[in-house]
Amino acid sequence: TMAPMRLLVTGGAGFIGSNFVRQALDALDCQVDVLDALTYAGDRSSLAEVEHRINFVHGSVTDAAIVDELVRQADTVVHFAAESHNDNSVVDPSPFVQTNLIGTFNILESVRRHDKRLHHISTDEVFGDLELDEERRFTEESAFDPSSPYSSTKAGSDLMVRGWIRSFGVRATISHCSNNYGPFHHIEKFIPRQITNVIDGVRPKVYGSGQNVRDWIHVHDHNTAVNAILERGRIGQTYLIGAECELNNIVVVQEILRLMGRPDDWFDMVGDRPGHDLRYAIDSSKLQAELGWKPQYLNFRDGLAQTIEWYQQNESWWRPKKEATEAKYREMGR
Ligand code: NAD
Ligand code: TDX
Repeated sequence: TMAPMRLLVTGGAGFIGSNFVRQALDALDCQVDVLDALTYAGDRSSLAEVEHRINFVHGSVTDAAIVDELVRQADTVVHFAAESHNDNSVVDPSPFVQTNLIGTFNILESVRRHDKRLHHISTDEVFGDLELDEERRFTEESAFDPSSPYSSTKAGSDLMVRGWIRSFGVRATISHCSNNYGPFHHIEKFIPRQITNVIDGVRPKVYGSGQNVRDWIHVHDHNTAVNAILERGRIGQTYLIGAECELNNIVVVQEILRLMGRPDDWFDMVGDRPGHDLRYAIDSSKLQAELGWKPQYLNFRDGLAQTIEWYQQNESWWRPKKEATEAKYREMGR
């Protein structure tokens, strides 16, 4: 029998990474190392359930020596670590350049040096935005056209991965997923910010016109797609991940209000995000046809109800972050 695969997961104390680690330990025969800098967005308690089954390393992907030592020991690297919030990126782009660009460069140089398999996690935001009435959705062929320091540094990291595949034969795959929701999502993000506001008796805050559309996917489905790519994905390929759930922000807020027993109009319109992308939409036919992946969460309202329940039952996880998060938004005027 083969030895279990040794996985290095960067950003494993974040939202998607921590959900991935739990799922990977269930789904794959693997041993897991997590490298996470525990920035404001990282929380070791998100891994409490699996703490005894992983090797947690507190360190940064910007530290080439730590990265190299961990990559050397691994078989496969799944690279989630990033600065992930658009609103922060327009206040101070600097950590986005460091983590998303320099951090990914360090990962690439190490997987090249030690000939290790890499899966690079990216976002649909690198393709820019769509008009509301446009038929076109994003595909693997869509051109990069990022709007923010967040999405442009993610696009830069993706382009490096492509260059390292072509020039050095690095064994990498890339995925671009749409907006995730689910448990352990940082409360700076739209859905958990509004759920925790309503719990606190505060009206949700919708940016600009509220007509902006996001294509929602449950974090569990994002991670089953990542597992499928790790197991069956073709080296060098890019896969788009999405679950065909386009909704505008007002519709999402009204679903939250209905599920939490508040009137439909119990929210405030606030100022807009600079450069705010209008619409994202993913065509995931390649992933579905090639790898046979399908989302399991087919009903957004059910997934949302489950997520609301998680925030109601896990106040000790998010409460310590609430005051500082809202203080940042007060500075931004939103
Ligand atoms: P997150 O902000 O919740 O988590 C990021 C994690 O990375 C945190 O644990 C943080 O401590 C860690 N980190 C940050 N800088 C680091 C550094 N220099 N070294 C090591 N660790 C560092 O983000 P998320 O929503 O879980 O996103 C994870 C990945 O998925 C990102 O690459 C993001 O671009 C991508 N993505 C996110 C979404 C989404 O909807 N959230 C959608 C598509 C793609
Ligand atoms: O209070 C809010 N009010 C509001 O209307 C917040 C925080 C957001 N919004 C809007 C902005 C967006 O149109 O809601 C939408 C979603 O906002 P975010 O949760 O900040 O996500 P978004 O900017 O779409 O980016 C997310 O999806 C793609 C993740 O944060 C990224 O990491 C991922 O790449």
